[in-house]
Amino acid sequence: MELIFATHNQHKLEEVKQMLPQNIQFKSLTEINFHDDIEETGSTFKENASIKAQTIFQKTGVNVFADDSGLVIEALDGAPGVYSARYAGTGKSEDNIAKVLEELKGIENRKAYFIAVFCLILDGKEYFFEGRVNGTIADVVLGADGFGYDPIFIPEGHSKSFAQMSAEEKNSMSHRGHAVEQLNEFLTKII
Ligand code: ITT
Repeated sequence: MELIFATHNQHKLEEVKQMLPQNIQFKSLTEINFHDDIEETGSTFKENASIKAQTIFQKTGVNVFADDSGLVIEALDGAPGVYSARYAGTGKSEDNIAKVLEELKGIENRKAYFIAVFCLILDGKEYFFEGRVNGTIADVVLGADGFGYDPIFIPEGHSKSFAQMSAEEKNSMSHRGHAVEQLNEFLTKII
């Protein structure tokens, strides 16, 4: 089956490549030569995942999936949420992290979760898969691996941040890991 992963984010691409089995192959937006920005105008992760997948499906007619994800912080009323990628306005992870740490300065409640919503379009029909991981926001940057907010997110039951874990360890418990597990189960049944 021909399948496209509608993301411009190379880190997402690598993580999903590592997690999906060899028999489920997909092309990236770079491989299909699609470089335009897709405007994410939705107010929920589900809406934005659908917008990304629909944009590529309408352009190509090929089956496609997209990942909309982000960090939801309780004490910040759910921010950065759907604005996670561009929270500080620069598009740089260091700036987003600095903004979160500044806003949480002196705040005791560090509870947060990562969420990933995948939208799969198969022969024109939409399917959604959602994964979450609970955790806390660290006081300082911890580790250098991973991407985005990984250096300040410590998953529940662990003492290391996602940026201090191997890719395999992060994937085994992450929001994206859980969503991809469901995507894989669904695709495996029909391939
Ligand atoms: P595409 O829309 O092209 O897929 P994007 O990076 O713009 O790429 P999103 O709109 O879904 O994707 O924004 C997700 C942001 O949430 C991402 O840029 C990170 O800042 C953060 N994020 C999501 N998953 C993460 C993870 O596993 N680790 C750290 N940060 C993550």
